[in-house]
Amino acid sequence: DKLVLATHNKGKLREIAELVAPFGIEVIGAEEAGLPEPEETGTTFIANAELKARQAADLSGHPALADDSGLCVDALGGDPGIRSARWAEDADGNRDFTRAMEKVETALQAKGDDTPRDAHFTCALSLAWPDGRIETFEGKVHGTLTWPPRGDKGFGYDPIFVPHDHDISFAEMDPAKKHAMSHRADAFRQLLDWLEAQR
Ligand code: ITT
Repeated sequence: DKLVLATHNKGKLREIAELVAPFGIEVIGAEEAGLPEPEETGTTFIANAELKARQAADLSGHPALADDSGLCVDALGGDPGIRSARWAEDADGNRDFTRAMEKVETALQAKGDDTPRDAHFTCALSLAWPDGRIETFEGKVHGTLTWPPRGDKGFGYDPIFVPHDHDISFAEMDPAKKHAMSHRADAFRQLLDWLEAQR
């Protein structure tokens, strides 16, 4: 059976496709499958991942994998969190990540130069089947924020995030290296362990 990757975010789609690639499963993106972008009404990463996976499985008739993720900044009480995608839209509703990064930086500076710059990414991955089954896993990666942005790989907030025990940002890393330690890879590993235990 085909696996629907229930995301409209190109950066995510690429990363999830790369994580799934070694398993030789035929995948199809949400846009390719003609799926609408659901309204993310949940108040947690897990609730939103489940809502997206459920809708995609129901509408497509195929198993669907959805990802809800975001950047949680300690000094901002966990913001932008589940609102990461729309955190810094311009007047036209476009996402402007440079603006988002500047917002993070401005907020941190307002709290004082010695504010710890700790942050983490969270990723909830949800796998739903058309018959109603659903399994969800949550992964995290801790790090610190850096400014100005560095690197042009990855997507989203990657240029300002340096994972703990490293000195380059996610956007400066080869994809394989990010996949070895990211929040998405962490959730994906838990999903694989669960699938393995089902056999
Ligand atoms: P879908 O719901 O269609 O999957 P979206 O972009 O709306 O796409 P989210 O609501 O989960 O998805 O928003 C996640 C945002 O968090 C994403 O747009 C990025 O800005 C950020 N983000 C998530 N994972 C990231 C990563 O690995 N690196 C950098 N930024 C990331």
